[in-house]
Amino acid sequence: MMRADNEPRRGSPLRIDGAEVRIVRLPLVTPFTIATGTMYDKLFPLLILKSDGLEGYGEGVMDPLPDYLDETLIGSMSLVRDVLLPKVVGQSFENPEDLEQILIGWRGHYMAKAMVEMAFWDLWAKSLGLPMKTVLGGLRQAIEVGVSLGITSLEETVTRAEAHQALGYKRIKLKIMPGHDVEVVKAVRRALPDAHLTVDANTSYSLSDTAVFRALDGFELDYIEQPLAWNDIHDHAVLQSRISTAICLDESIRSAADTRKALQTDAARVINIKVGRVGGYLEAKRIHDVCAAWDVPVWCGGMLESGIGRAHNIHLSTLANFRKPGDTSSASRYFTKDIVNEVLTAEQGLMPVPAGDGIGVTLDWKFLETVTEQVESFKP
Ligand code: OSB
Ligand code: MG
Repeated sequence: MMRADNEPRRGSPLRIDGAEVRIVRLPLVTPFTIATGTMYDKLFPLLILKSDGLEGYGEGVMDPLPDYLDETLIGSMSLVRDVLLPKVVGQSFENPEDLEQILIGWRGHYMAKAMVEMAFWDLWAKSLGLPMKTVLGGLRQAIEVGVSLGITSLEETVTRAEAHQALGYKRIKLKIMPGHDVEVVKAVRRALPDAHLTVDANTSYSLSDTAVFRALDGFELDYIEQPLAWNDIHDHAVLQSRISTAICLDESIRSAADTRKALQTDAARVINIKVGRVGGYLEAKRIHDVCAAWDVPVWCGGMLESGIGRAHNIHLSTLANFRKPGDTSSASRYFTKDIVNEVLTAEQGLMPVPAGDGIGVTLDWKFLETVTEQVESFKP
């Protein structure tokens, strides 16, 4: 019988016969500052799901404290350890849709659910002998990427923007916050008159700052990312009606339903998709599809991921409606050494899609041991 392409694939069910969670700490090459705070190292959970000699990998993007969004490492880990993994390990699932049934019942905890779902997708793709991009429905060999520049001095920001433009990155995103906005954009625009420039405010403004955004309208930014509160789509619609530059939502979009509301009210004209923020690939694909139906472009955001999360982001970005450069730049910009063997490097703003089954990257176990702070194993 023919299988319609949008139907879940049916195969022999995958039995999850074990899992391991590692808490990993990687030092950052340079501190990364955004409106909500500064990161000095990247602390994250790595989930390994096992089935019949295969391993699937997922990386959690929750921060130790609820600064980017409301989820925390400790809160997430308690759900993963006590609730999610006990329902996964020892069970069998035919496909991601099957696994999603045991995740969707719980409110929030998008990043925790995404980590489990992503590891399962990787495992499932490997069991089918297919690259992750193929099971997702993507076609590209390489994806277009830009960089996200943290908040530093005005001079340093201009220098970094010029250096990344010279490397061929397809877009330069400047982090802004009140008191560090129009002057920085003006200086970078003066230095790089033709660059594809955007800004990301990480929720640090309110409608009373409309004058700042009207001033930013003068610099040909492609979009302004998440200017207002993380849980407020409505005020973004009001701001969008007052300015000409497109608004791109990041923090405010947790689901396809949020996306539909944002597009219906013209609160955003571009959407940033992060699998972790929206609870997994299935929801990320639904958001991608809602945007495609509205002819709204999406791009893949980042959370300073290690090679595991980075590889996932690259595969997701092969889907057709990822029409703007993503944030998945070279891993070496953040880490001197990565936990994967494959070096993920962009050349001239193009990041190749790792070849092989699943996400196509393998763990450097020896190095991983040295940066693991905690390991927990789960058996049926
Ligand atoms: O808003 O996109 C964001 C990093 C941490 C938290 C939020 C954000 C970011 C980035 C970094 O912009 C993107 C990257 O991974 O390079
Ligand atoms: Mg952002």
